[in-house]
Amino acid sequence: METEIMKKKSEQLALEALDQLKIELPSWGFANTGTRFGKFTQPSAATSIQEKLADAAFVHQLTGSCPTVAVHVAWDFTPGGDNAQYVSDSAAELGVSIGSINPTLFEEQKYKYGSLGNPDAEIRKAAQDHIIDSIKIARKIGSRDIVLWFADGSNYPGSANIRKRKAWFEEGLRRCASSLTSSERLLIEYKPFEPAFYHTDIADWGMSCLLARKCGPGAKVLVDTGHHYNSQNIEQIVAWLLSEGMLGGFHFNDRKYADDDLTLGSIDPYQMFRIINEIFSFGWENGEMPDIGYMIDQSHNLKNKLEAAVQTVEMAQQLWAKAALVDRNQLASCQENCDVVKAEECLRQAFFTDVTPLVNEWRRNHNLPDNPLEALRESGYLERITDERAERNQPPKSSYV
Ligand code: RM4
Ligand code: MN
Ligand code: MN
Repeated sequence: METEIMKKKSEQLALEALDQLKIELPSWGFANTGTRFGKFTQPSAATSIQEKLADAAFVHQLTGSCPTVAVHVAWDFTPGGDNAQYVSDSAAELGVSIGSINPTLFEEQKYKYGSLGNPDAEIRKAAQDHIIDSIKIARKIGSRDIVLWFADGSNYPGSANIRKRKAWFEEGLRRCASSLTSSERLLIEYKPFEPAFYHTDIADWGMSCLLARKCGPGAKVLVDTGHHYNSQNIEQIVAWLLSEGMLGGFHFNDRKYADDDLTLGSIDPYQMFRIINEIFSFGWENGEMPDIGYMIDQSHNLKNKLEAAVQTVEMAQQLWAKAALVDRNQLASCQENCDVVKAEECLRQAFFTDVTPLVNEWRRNHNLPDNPLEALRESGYLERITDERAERNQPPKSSYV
């Protein structure tokens, strides 16, 4: 009897937790993207920011967890961000809003040897100005987070002055951070390699954290789950950043080898669960969940982009519900008593619980389809966008060589 009541109580908590889960979809996840060896175009891929927003809004309608869309400045705004208000209004009409603003600091020829870490002061200044312009765009349309990812680095030993570049990053980021208001945040991503293959200027969470600290309270670290070496303990990084008050947000995706940008949980759902578990653990100990941005950063070359997005959100909802089911009191006492097996079982039991009925109950409570993927396939939306966009999605003429 008592266990029945406890079970009901934890299910109730999980349902409430699902209400809190908000995941941001990336605009670029709906467009045709590829690998360096080629692009396999999909006739239904979005070809404009309006189409990206429409797709994201439809995923939100189906899943109920994605009210915001991340944008990349160079890909989604006209130069200078003149259309930002229009883009933001279009999002609102579709029932979503613009979330994080991602300055694009890696495509233009001038960034060949870096952006904020470029030896040329003029190029460093141009990169800073682009970030500051992006902050202004964010302010204009009421976005809180500006997410910085840098491709900066070098390919050969000796070819770059690592300490000088670090100093340029400090100087540049500080200048950018000084233009933030107290309600805006700079989130600094890290990545160990690619496109740079010898050294990357912001290669790991420690480097992001040091730089963010030098920028004042508005700068935090963003953990992209694909940006780690194999077998790195990401949940420990998350736990440390939480305890330091330095975790600003996530880019969720899964990977097998490198920055593969695969669907969340497609390779290792238990790792993703362990990461979310650290967040719930922190929330339980502190009486409230940390203020973190949950964003998706994936690109799909083979899967239909909307289907992949729906799969991703479903996976996030499931893992979120599982982490909410962990018996925190029991786990704490097992840890206290060094009961290794029972402590581990606390996690395993929650992870292996079939939460489908629970998530379905949550969906029904919110008038959402029980099976969003099926609902997507039956909606006719994919056929419609294929007809509308096929003409504009011709395979690219250029090749790798
Ligand atoms: C990078 C990184 C960034 C994203 C770009 C498109 O690998 O993850 O977050 O802005 O890809
Ligand atoms: Mn990312
Ligand atoms: Mn990435």
